[in-house]
Amino acid sequence: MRDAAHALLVIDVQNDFCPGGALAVPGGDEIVPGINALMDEYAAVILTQDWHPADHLSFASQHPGKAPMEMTEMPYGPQVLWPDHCVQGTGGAAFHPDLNTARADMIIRKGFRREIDSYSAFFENDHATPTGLEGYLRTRGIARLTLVGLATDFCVNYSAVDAARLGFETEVRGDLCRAIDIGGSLDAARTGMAEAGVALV
Ligand code: VGL
Ligand code: ZN
Repeated sequence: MRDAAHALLVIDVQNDFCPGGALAVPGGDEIVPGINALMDEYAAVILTQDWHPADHLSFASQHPGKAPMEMTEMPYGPQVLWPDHCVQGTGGAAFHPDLNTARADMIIRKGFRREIDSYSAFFENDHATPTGLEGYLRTRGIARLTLVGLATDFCVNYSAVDAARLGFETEVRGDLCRAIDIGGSLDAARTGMAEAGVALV
């Protein structure tokens, strides 16, 4: 067991990000046993869940003439357009069936506002609208975070960079993450995380 101020943050281990899902991350399901095994080492376990309305504006289907993986401009900046995924209440939005969700103290949902995507567990993509996770962690006395989950280059990356900027001592377990890797996104994520002071272990 690590110290009481160290939490495990499990990012988006959901069916749609696993093989067979709408936005499958290669090998996404491989990390589930290792994540379960890690849970016992932490005083607190927090899961995040990507949780979009069916007409979410990050979906290419909402932008006539656009295909998944193309870019668009949102009021808050460039946005990748995704296949419809993690729609609220669907099987695709459910956690991988083997993930030990019973061990979780807290589940935080994100991306539920139609107009704005939310990769980070802390702030939506405007980098201003909070999810509430920071307050939860601080009031529980959490100072250190280990991140695992999907996808390395999007939600894990954004969550880890925000965590480090907020002053949490932050590490990412690369062996327990998997990446989408479009247009060099994995290399950019690794560089950005290192620059933000995230330990990649
Ligand atoms: C994610 C793309 C869209 C992720 C979520 O969990 O990394 N990526 N929504
Ligand atoms: Zn999403």
